[in-house]
Amino acid sequence: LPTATPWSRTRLQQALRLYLVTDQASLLGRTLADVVLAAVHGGVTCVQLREKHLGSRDFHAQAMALMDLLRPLNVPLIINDRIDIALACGAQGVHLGQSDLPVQRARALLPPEVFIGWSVETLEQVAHSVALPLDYLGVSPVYATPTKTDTATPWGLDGLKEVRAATALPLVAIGGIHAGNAAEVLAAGADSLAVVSAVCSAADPRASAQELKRLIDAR
Ligand code: TZP
Ligand code: MG
Repeated sequence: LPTATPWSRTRLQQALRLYLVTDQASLLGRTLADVVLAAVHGGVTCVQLREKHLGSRDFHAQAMALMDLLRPLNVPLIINDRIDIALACGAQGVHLGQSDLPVQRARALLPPEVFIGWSVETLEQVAHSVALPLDYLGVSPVYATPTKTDTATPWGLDGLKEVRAATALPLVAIGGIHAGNAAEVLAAGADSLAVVSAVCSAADPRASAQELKRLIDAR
């Protein structure tokens, strides 16, 4: 197995600032590599490969290609759902949802340096998360979004504030975030902004990432 690039936990947490989540359907016909590269040049600090429709072979090939792209740029790769793909490509992190493998099982399977993030949709899940070996929470979704319509009820800014008050874990806000609402999401307690369409579907992904990064850095 390829060994994961040895990123410390501290360095990984620092990389949770502008978090790009990939989605083939949002690329407007451009290649994933082109959009990811532009996004990183604009200031994206970590990338999650999220491929709901690929078989294992193609998912693995995409993951290996992104590892090769991101390694020289010092940007960590997080794999959505698939522990096996993360292990096989030496990714720096895994992102799990409520219907994925239990966090404890994932933790037992992954090398200790591999990051685990978990999507939370209710305050009960947030309360439960304190007992779990997690590195960050995905607050999902903050706003309703056309990118993912089968979500739980959006947290909204008040919900995000409640999550902030309930945990010290880094919070990655996702769902409907763009430059026009980024400041209020950060003010409500998000440590990191995760976006799909604001960057993947932007006319200029690099410029869009730059604008979001500027707002994060200005906080
Ligand atoms: N999980 C919750 S909302 C979402 C995911 C993957 C999609 C976010 O997409 P966008 O385009 O940034 O609203
Ligand atoms: Mg999932």
